[in-house]
Amino acid sequence: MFEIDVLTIFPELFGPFLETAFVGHARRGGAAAIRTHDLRDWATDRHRSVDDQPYGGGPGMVMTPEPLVPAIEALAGPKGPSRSAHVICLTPQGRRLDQARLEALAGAGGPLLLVCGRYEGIDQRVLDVAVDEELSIGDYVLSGGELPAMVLIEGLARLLPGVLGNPASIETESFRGGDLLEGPQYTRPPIYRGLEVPEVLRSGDHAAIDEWRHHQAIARTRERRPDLLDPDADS
Ligand code: 9D3
Repeated sequence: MFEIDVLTIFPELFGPFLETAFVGHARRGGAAAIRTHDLRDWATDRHRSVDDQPYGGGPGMVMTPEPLVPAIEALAGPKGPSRSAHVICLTPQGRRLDQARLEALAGAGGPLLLVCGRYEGIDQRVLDVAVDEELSIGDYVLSGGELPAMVLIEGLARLLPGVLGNPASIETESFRGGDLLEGPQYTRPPIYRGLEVPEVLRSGDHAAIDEWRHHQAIARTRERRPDLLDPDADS
């Protein structure tokens, strides 16, 4: 059973997501246990504060260590070898999540504690004393770590054994450096608004279909994602 705890000030954002598709199936089938926790439950003042003004000035607020570190330690134990979960904080400063990292995390078998940042950021001492790893999901600005945590959970859930009921579909589709984009795909009808499905796909000639698909995949990857073909290239 892969266990994931999520620490957030918006646990309600996770509700329908956790019931849906791979993630819901993983939970109902017993492959994963995913629990959310409201960071405000660890706040001690009457306003249940989780943030404060930044030292040095500047806009916005910063998440204070005061409820955050005790919450992390309550859910994962103190940082160190005896810790009960690997603690990942979703932050814009983290290493960018990719399929290789998902596969490594899924393979390690959990448990994980995902910490969702909000506001302008998190007090550095939280990251220093209580967090094992920082991850980002890409170079664009969101408002917090909740959607990135859901991205991580969904990416993990579909790698867990017994989730698909179809292990064959897990292994080869991995999207990593060296892989190709998928070429165009079609279903019925054979002609839609005058646009025809390529003849080769309806030919029944499987060798020709494989060759056509491979050529399309290479052409599309060269056009849209040359960085996948030449990892040294700068996109
Ligand atoms: C415009 C705000 N920025 C000021 C220079 C900094 C900033 C602070 C907090 C930017 C984003 C956020 C909130 N984002 C996340 O917590 C986050 C995130 C993201 O924004 N993009 C990609 N991955 C992630 S993981 C967590």
